Amino acid sequence: MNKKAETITPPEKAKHIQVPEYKELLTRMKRRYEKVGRNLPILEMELARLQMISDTIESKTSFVKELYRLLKNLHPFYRSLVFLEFDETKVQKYIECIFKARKLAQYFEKKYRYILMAQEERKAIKKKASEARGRMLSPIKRCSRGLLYLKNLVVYLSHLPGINPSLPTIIVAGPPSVGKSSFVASASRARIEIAEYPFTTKDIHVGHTTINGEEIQLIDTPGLLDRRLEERNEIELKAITALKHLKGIIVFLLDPTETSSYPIPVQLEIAEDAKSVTGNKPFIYTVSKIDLVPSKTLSNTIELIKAKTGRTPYTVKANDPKSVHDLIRGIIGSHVEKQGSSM
Ligand SMILES: Nc1nc2c(ncn2[C@@H]2O[C@H](COP(=O)(O)OP(=O)(O)OP(=O)(O)O)[C@@H](O)[C@H]2O)c(=O)[nH]1
Ligand SMILES: [Mg+2]
Repeated sequence: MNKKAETITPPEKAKHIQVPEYKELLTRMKRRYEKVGRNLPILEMELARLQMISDTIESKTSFVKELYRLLKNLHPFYRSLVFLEFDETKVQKYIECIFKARKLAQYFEKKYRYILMAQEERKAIKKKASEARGRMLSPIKRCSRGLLYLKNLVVYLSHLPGINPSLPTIIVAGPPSVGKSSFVASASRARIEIAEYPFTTKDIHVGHTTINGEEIQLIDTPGLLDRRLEERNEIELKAITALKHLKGIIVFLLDPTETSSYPIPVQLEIAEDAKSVTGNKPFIYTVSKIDLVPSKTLSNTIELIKAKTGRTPYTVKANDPKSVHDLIRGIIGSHVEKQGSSM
């Protein structure tokens, strides 16, 4: 895929997909129904109306081709996010329902064209036309629930963050309240919610910054709790999805303060769990909130992390743009990785 095509993200594509509800489809037909073929003889009028119904079903459900293609080619990151929220089997079933309804509408339109032409009496033409309308509409009516489900899916997809896989990326992860959102906001001035209480971030957010003339993408993730992967809730799984499926450098923040959600050894266990899904992406242990602890506590924390991981952690004041930019410059310098991807 070329670079330009890659920058058109699935959420942007989803914004152009219009999924109608069944009642909208019906309203549109009703509005046009009386006007179609009004001045024509009865047979031609009914034929024109059948054609109009078939055309409306065809045009108003043509989104299904686009949606099918979009879902089929979805990058694993977006795929995971979508199917955390929506049932994949249902989505398949609903898409099939609509494809089938489109086919049947055309089939009955053709079939009844001949049936109507074979009628001689006005009453018989009307009766057969009404039968045709029923047979053309009932398959799409049966997809009513599916149309609504897919409409919600498209809205959800269109609100996901647009991630450009061709940019160097930093994924910021860690337990709750360690300063992940502060870090991304400091680096990028993205408008991200930051608060004193944990679980503020419930979705994945993206920010951008320029370091040494190069655009860097930063991903803010929800906080990770101390529990096994299979016990994680949907919000935590969004963070896991980013760690697993996006290419980039992972900055894992740890909170050394007394008010942290967990003591450092537990935060390191969370880090190990997170690391286990990241493959061989660079994983940067970083102590945050360094302005809030005495230097002795900071050096003890650094020693503890060194002892447990064999790596010297970086340090940062996550709510200070200069400190964050210095850190990013440092890690980009030592982990220069052009992140080509299959997104
Ligand atoms: N003094 C100081 N405060 C910080 C620092 N980093 C974050 N904070 C504060 O810590 C609190 C939590 O920060 P957030 O950035 O929302 O933390 P988070 O990791 O995104 O939290 P969740 O989204 O809830 O997981 C906020 O009140 C921040 O202002 C830091 O380095 N120094
Ligand atoms: Mg946050």
